[in-house]
Amino acid sequence: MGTAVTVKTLLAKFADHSAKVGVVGLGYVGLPFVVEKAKVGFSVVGIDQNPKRVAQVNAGDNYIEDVIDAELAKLVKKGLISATTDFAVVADLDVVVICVPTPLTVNLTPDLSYVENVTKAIAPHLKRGQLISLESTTYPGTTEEVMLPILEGVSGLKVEKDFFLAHSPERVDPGNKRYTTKNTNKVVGGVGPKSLAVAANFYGQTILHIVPVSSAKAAELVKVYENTFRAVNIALVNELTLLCDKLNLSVWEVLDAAFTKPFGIMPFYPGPGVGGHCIPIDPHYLEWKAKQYDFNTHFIALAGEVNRSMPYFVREKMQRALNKRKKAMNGAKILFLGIAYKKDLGDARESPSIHVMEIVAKDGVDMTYHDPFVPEFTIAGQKMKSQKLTPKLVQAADLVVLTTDHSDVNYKMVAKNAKAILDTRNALGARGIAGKNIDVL
Ligand code: SAJ
Repeated sequence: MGTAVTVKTLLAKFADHSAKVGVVGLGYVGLPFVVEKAKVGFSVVGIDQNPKRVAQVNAGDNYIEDVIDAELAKLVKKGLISATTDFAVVADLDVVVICVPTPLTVNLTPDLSYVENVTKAIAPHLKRGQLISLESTTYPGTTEEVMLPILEGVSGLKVEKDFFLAHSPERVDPGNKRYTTKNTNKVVGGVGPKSLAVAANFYGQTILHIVPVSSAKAAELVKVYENTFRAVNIALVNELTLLCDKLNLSVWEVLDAAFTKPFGIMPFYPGPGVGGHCIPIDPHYLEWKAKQYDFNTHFIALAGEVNRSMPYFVREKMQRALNKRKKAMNGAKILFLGIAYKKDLGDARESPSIHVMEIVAKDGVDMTYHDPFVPEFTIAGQKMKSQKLTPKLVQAADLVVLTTDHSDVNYKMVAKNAKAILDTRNALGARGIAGKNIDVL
């Protein structure tokens, strides 16, 4: 079958939604994507290494906050969504979308093991006429330099002639109710023009606005730039916080006033550090790639340093707050409010709250926490459970440290009952709650 026929056949299957879609990686990106495609009638199979997740999907049990439970259950019941750990299903698919993690090693270098292992698992089942699309955030060049040689080498097929390969970065703002998979503009880049055309058409079936770019490499850089933009701007306000501490000025007052400028500025706020699976990680993929060209991405390196220094600044502010009350850190009863990496989510990955707790655990503090979204987690080998937020719990603490500004917390009660509070998010000030017992970053 010639390429033209292959492309025509594939586009026809996209148009009538008869294409069989596979999604590898059923996490915060993959599962919402599965549901979006199935909602318009595509038959979608999720492929995940975690048998528990596979079983949950096949039972219609949702575990991703941004997915609506009833929608998943209904689509599984209708037979439009299923899941498996077995990559042999790839042979029957028309499209395979890869949404696996791209973490960092402890030395802040890219860990592409998930992407490589998945590509190696797909390659033996690769068929003519298929589209493979990588959504994981990675350095420019991954799709073409890492995935393509494996796919062509193992299958003997040629990209653009026999199959199509693209990069379309995921753009998910966890917890954002306004921007979903469907209405978030989608950047798409192909390893060649046919791959771009096929991939853009596929994504365009369920996503309102497609942004085609000239190559997979360009698409990869677009995404890493987006997250670098955030990391650098968050680091800028964090650095300003450290300077305001020296100048004895309130960074919150300065920023609130600066953000009244009606143009040419964008609000970012200081915090106890930068968490999540993207901002503290993705920019270092670009930093690593740039070094291959003997190029130093100074802004990325500096932003990472500043952001990673914030938990240590929180520790210093804790020491000062206790010291004012003639208390040592060692043995001090500390109540942490908020463990998740950002507000109104239950995700504690890379959470700055946890970094702070790990640091001050070494000072011998006696920690408890309250987080309505994180019922339990393990820190420094100690399994902890979220405590019910009562006046008694607050009164028992020598210091309350507010590290995540969840919306649904009784901050008035906390301010009334706390001996001392260190508010690292200005959650109280933002609610007009003031008091001599309150310190901020
Ligand atoms: N943070 C600050 N100050 C700020 C903004 C964020 O300290 O002004 C902290 C947050 O508390 C959190 C961390 O930075 O710990 C990351 O928060 P985030 O909202 O910037 O990042 P994520 O990982 O929740 O989601 C981001 C998306 N966020 C937004 O665009 C608002 C976006 O960058 C990506 O689409 C997404 O990661 C991704 O998957 O790459």
